[in-house]
Amino acid sequence: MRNKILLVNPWIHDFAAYDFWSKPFGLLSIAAILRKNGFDVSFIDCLNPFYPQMLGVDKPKRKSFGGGKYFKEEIEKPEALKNFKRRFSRYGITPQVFINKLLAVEKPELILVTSMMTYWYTGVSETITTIRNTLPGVPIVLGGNYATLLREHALNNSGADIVISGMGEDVLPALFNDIFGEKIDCFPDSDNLDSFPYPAFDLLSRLDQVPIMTSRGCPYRCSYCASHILNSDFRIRDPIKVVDEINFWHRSFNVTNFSFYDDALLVNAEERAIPMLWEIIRRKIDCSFHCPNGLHIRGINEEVSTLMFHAGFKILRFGLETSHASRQKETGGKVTNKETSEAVRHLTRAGYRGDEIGMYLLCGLPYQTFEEVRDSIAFVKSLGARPVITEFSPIPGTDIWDDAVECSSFPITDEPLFHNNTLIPCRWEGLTYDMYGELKKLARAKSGS
Ligand code: B12
Ligand code: SF4
Repeated sequence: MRNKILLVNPWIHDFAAYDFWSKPFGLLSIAAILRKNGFDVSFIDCLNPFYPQMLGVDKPKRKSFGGGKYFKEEIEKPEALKNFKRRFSRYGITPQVFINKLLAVEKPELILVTSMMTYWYTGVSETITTIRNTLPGVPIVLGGNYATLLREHALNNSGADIVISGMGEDVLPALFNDIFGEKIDCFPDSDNLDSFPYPAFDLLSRLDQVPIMTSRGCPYRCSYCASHILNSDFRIRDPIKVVDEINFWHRSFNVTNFSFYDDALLVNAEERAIPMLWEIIRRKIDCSFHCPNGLHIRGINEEVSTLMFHAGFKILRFGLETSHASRQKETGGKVTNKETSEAVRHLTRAGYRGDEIGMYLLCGLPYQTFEEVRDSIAFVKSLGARPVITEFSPIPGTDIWDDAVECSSFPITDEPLFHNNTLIPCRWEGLTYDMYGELKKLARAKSGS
């Protein structure tokens, strides 16, 4: 066995956080590669409510499909958020449970920490400080979305010894060579996703659901989205090998719920989604599949809808974002209203109820008006589908960033905490916080009310 590596999924600090099929996909992909190379890998999940040590604290409610509430503890708000009148919490295990877990693993020679939202960085730095105080002297490497999108900020604020931006698979060989002076020989070819080992989800203490990725990146470039920064290009897997993976988790670990994390699951469906769906049906894999990340509406036709229905696709979310044609065009042109109404028609004919067809609608884009979101809600309802409001979070490096900086009354360039979607960072007189509250009510209200 080679060096001991500890991987840590950090705490979340936020006003609200909900486990909507969340798993540390990237970190566990790296774990799988390290294990393949003979490293002794252990894992601590700061978000895991199921550690036996968490017994005795109030159990958060979980959903049968996998997901649900995290355990949370109210903490003091960071200075920047003091004026925002909502409680702020640390989501995940208690600090004492984390410290006990850190002391229980055999002393690692390297610790890898992941990160997700830019505005969760205080949770990352609290995690790293706790590690540092408990296991002094062990080098800590930070990677993930925050480390990629805000490298300088992470270097100055996370407390990590090394900050790695970009896909871990690409940088690990050089990193391990620098730290241990050792070569990693067994390495996937980053242009060939089928050469990657399955992520080490078995390290999770409860496999309530497994996320699947059939591709990385996206061929579109919407102005509000960071996909092109986080992924160098659009790469796809062999659809039959994807089904092999689903079958593996189902047969070996009895997993019956799967979530797709793809940015572009339905792009080029003829060659990807359609063969995958046929294969799931042919092999009679009796599982439920969920799509929490917005699907491309344009990818839906009669065949895809029917196959999805029969293959067991249950929770569907589509990225409509707005029904205003000019904004659809300006932001990247991934969908039109006509395509949306056709897609809903196909899905309904295939057997889906309207409330099962969730349409994400962005709320709080720079200079977006109350009326635009209200019209979008009305449009989705008129099709018999379900509007799902997603509060816009501005992301550095995206094409819309400069507009966001101009529109926002918060200093979003200096302080990533202001990227938090709960704040509606780009609210302005045309879409105030109160108006947002009204829109949420409108979206929830039954049609006709
Ligand atoms: C799937 C997904 C979700 C899932 C949940 C995922 C999860 N794990 O919790 C759902 C649908 C629930 C979700 C929700 C939201 N999401 Co989201 N989500 C994603 C998505 C598409 C993929 C994330 C992922 O797992 N990727 C796959 C793995 C392979 O990548 P990875 O984990 O980053 O790991 C790689 C590298 O980062 C690196 N790496 C990772 N860790 C480490 C550690 C070390 C040491 C090293 C060296 C390397 C390394 O190597 C890995 C392998 O290549 C990303 C976009 C994207 N393409 O990344 C957006 C993204 C992260 N989400 C985003 C947003 C805005 C949201 C929402 C706020 C949307 C909304 N308005 O409601 C919500 C909030 C969620 C919450 N909990 O509060 C933004 C981030 C915004 C920000 N300011 O940071 C992103 C970037 C999308 C975008 N719009 O561009 N999301
Ligand atoms: S289609 Fe979706 S994933 Fe692709 S760039 Fe647009 S928002 Fe991002």
